[in-house]
Amino acid sequence: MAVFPQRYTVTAALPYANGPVHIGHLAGVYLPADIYVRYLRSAGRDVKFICGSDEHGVPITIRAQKEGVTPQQVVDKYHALIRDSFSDFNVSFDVYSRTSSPTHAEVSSNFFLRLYRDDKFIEQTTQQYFDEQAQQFLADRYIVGTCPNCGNENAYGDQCERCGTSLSPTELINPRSMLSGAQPVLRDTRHWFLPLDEYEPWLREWIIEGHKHDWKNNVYGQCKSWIDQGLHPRAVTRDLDWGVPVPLPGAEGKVLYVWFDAPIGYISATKEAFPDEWELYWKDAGTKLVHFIGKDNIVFHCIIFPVMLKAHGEYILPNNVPANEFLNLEGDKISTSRNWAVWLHEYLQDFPGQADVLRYVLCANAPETKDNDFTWKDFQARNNNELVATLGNFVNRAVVLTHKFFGGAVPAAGELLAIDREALDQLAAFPAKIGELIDNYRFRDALAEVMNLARLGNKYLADTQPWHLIKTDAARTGTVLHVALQIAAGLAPLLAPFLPDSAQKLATMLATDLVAWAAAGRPDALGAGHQLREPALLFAKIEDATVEAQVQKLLDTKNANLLANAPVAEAKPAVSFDDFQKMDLRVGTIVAAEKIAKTKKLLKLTVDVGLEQRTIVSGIAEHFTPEELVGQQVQVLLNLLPRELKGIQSQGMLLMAENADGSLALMQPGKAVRNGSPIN
Ligand code: B3M
Ligand code: ZN
Repeated sequence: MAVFPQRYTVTAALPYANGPVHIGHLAGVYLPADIYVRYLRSAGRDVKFICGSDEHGVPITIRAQKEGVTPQQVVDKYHALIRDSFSDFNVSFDVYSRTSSPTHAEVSSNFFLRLYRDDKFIEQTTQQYFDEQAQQFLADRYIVGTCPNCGNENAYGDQCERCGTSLSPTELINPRSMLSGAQPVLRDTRHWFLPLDEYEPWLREWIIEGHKHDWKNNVYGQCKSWIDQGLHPRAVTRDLDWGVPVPLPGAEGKVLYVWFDAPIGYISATKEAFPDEWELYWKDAGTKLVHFIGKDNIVFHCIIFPVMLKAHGEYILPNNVPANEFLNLEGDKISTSRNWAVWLHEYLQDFPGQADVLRYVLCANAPETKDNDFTWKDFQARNNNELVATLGNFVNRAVVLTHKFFGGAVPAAGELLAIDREALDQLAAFPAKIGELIDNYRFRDALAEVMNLARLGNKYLADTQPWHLIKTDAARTGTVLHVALQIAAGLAPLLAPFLPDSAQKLATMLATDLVAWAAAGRPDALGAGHQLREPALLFAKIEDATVEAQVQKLLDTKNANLLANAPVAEAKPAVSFDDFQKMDLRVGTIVAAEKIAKTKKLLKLTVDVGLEQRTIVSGIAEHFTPEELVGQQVQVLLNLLPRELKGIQSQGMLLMAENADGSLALMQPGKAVRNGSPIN
C-alpha cells in the first residue's frame, strides 16, 4: 500500500497583474496544477489549491506609466480580468487572492521582521542610479542606455533585448532615466540582503543530493547549475514607492523586493481563506507542498524562497516544483508586448462554452519536457480527430444504441464472453495507471491514457458490432451494450480532472454522479434497468473557416507589429525655400482611370488640375481599382518633366504616402478644394 501524505498544499505561480493571461500561462502552470488538484480531491486527499495576483514590482509600475494610470488602477483591472479567466476555464482554486491585501502586508512584513530580528540578513550600502528630476532611485528597468555589447541605444538596465546580454545599470553607456529622460547620478543607498552563499552547503544536500531523482530534469538541472556557479547575497529590498513598505525605522521610500513578498503571498492567501487551519498547511511535516510554475521562476521557487523558509525556521519546504517549459504560438515566442498570444478571455468570446477543448489541446501538447508549439491547425485536428471522432463518438454510439434498442435503459448482462471480460479487466486497470501518471506530474501521458480508454470502447464496439448483432441476438446485444456503458461510465470520473465540463455532461447523460477515483472503472457502475438521459453530443466539429479566422487574426497582429517597428526612413539633406518653391504642387480631381493593357502595375489617369485635364501614368494598379479612384481629389506635382510609359505621355505625378508594408495612401486635401489650388 502506498502511503500518502496527510495533506497537500498546491500553489500555482501568482501571475503579475499587468496584463491578461494567455494559453502559455494555462498550459505551463494553471492547467497542470488544476488537473493535479482535481485528481487529488477525487482521490479523497486533503488539499488546498492556492493562487492570487502578484500586484507589486516594476512590471506593474511600468505598465501604469505606459497607460497613464496609477499602479492601483492597473492591478484592479487585471486582477479582475485574470481571476475571471481562471474561473471561466474551471481552474478550481480554493483561494484566488492578491498581494495588495492587508493580510499579505501583515504576513510579509512579519516574515521580514522575523528574519531581521534573527539576524538572517546582512545590511549593505551600495551605489544606485538616482533621478534628480524625479527625486527617486531608479529600478533597473527604468534605466535605458547604450548596450556595451551590441550598441543598441535602448538597452535596459538589466538586459539588452537586442543581443540578449544581461546587464547591470552601471554597464550602460549614456544611461538615461525613463521617468524624466535625465542622466541619472549614482547615490548611496542601504539595503538588506539574504546571504544565499551561506546556505550553499544546505542547498547542495537538500536539492543536489535529496531531489536528484524526484524533481524534473529541467528543474534539477537549473538548480544544480545555479548552485555550482556559486551563490551570492541577494537584496530583498528596493527603493520604490510601490510594494510592501520595509517595516523598519529609517527605511522610508523602501519596499520589499517583489520576489521576496510574492512567494509569501502563497502563505498569506492560505491564511486569509483558512484563518483557523492555515498553519497546518504550511508548518506541519505531514503536509506535501508542491509549487507549479513556469521555467523562468525556477530559481525563485527552488533556491530563494526555500532559503527564506529555512531561515525563518517554522515552515515546511517544497516537496516538488514541477516547472514546465514554454509554449510557443505558431512558431513564435508568446509575447504580451507584441500581442503575440491567444488571450484566454478572447478565446472564450470566439469559442463560447468550449473551455474544455482548449484544456484538452493544451494538456495533450503540454510543454512538459521541452518547449512546444500551439497551432490552430493542431487545435482543429485534435478537436475533430480526438475529441469528436474518438471520445465523443464512442460515448455517443453507446448511448444512442441503448436508446434505440432498449429504450434508454441499461440492458442486463448475460453470460460474459472472453472479449467482454477482457474489456472490463482493462477498464479496471485504468484508474491506477492514470493516477500514477498524475502523481508523477505526467499529465500528457495521463490524458493519453484517458483517450486510450475511449479507444478501447471504440474497438470493443467495432469488434462486437451491436448494430448488426441486434438483428440476430437481442440478449447478446444487451450484454455488449451493458459492457460498453460501463466503459462510458468509467470515462466520466477519469476525464473529470482534465475536462471537467465534459465529464459532468457525460455523467448527466448517464444519469449518474461523478464518482470518486477509487470507484472509477468498476464493472457494475451502471446497473441493469438504470435509465439513461437523452444522448447529447459532447464535442462539435470545428470547421476550417473558424480556425482560418484565428490565423488571420494572428497575421493581422504580425503585420501591425511589423508596421509599428519598421525603421523610419532617414532624414534628407535640407533644401532652400526657393528650391521648394520650384515645385508646382496643386490639387486636382481624378476624372477617369483605366488599367493599361499588358501591365500589372500601371493605371492611366485623367486628372482635372484646374488649368486643364492632364494624363498621368501611375504605378498604383495593385493598390487601387480604377472605380475607387474616380472622383477623388488628390495632390499632384504638375511640373515633373513628362516621360513616356508604355507609349503614353505622363504629365505629372500623384503624391502618395508609403507604409512600411508597402501599402499606399492617396494624399488628399482635408476638405474639398477648387481644382488647381496651389499647395504651399
Ligand atoms: N509574478 C512572475 C511571473 O508571473 C511572478 C510569479 C510569482 S510566484 C510567487 O512569471
Ligand atoms: Zn546588446
